[in-house]
Amino acid sequence: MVSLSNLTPEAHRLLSTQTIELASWAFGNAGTRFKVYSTPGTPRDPYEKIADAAQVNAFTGITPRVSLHIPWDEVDDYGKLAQFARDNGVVLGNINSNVFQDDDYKFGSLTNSDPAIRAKAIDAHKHCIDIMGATGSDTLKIWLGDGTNYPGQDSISGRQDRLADSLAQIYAYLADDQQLLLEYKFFEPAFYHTDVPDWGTALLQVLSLGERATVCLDTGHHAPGTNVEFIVVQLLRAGRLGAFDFNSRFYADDDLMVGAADPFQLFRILNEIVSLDALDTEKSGVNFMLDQCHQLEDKIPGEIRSALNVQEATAKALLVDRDALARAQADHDVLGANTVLMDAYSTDVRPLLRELREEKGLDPDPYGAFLRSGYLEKVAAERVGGQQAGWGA
Ligand code: PSV
Ligand code: MN
Ligand code: MN
Repeated sequence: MVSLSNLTPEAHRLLSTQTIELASWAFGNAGTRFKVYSTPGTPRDPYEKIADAAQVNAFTGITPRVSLHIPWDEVDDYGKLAQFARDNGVVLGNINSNVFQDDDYKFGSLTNSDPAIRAKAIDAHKHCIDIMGATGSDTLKIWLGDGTNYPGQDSISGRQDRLADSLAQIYAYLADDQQLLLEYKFFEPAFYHTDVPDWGTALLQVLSLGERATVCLDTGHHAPGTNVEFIVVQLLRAGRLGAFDFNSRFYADDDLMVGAADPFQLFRILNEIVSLDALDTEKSGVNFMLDQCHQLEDKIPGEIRSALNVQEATAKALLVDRDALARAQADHDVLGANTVLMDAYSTDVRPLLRELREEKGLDPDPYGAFLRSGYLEKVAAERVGGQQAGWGA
């Protein structure tokens, strides 16, 4: 049985200090365009979303930050919200801009050919940056729904020019210790072309902005069959992998729990992260985040399960015998090299992780401990009329 002693001291340190950022919207009700289901005790406001996110951290010990989405999480006093988060043992993380749910943005936001609408979209981002000042968040995360549905509908190149100019204005508004993440997605809501569809476009745009602009890789935002770990390597080599939005997909942007659809892909991604020494966020600048919706399952247990899935894949990646792998690769020993990886992937790391949690004074079974805590029953009784995440209205 594998134990903590099977890890090198550095691997032990990396696993023990790993953090994953949660998204506030994971705690709201979610669904599809067909139906949004509710779960009892769903948060009614950003404070309750943060309180729920804090539960995930209290039991897993690895999710100390919560991202907000503006205007989904708009409040009067962001200093108060940040203090509330701290009082609950977490801090506010990225601020996500939302310029995809306003009629004005029907034909684009940062790419819109109407100067007034484009200015409104730029101002929405400046508003997010002002909020970052109040919450102490250092990262603005931008995902755009911009694109077209029909060939000829608009000039693809004109839209790229306007996008570049808008991003430059937003970047210039950031303080020196703040940064920008640009997230790509290959389609949806636009069906013909999307203005930031892939890592190449995102990389070109951030490269022209400056050093504090990087790319966010959402695992669900690729065509089926895409080799996502290859993209991870490309962005790391360029020094522009800023963050992950982790989730699972069977078909499109399903936003299911990370590690549910393809745990092997999650392992392959973390294997590249570990092999390129990018697991330590302080050093690499790579932020590991969840971007998921829990439609059928309870949200807090769903987030706990997801954080544990990332932790398990990380432990497996840290168990890869790097020397043996390097030797097999140098010898062109195809099956030998593959065996080294598969040995690590096939290892049951759960006993090791239980040990790690005990070492930190946590319950070794975060999922069971949370269910036994009575929190779900308590909020179900207290909260009536929970909010939806913003999607699937
Ligand atoms: C878009 O599909 C996305 O992945 C972006 O990160 C959004 O901000 C997020 O989903 C909202 O759920
Ligand atoms: Mn995302
Ligand atoms: Mn998405």
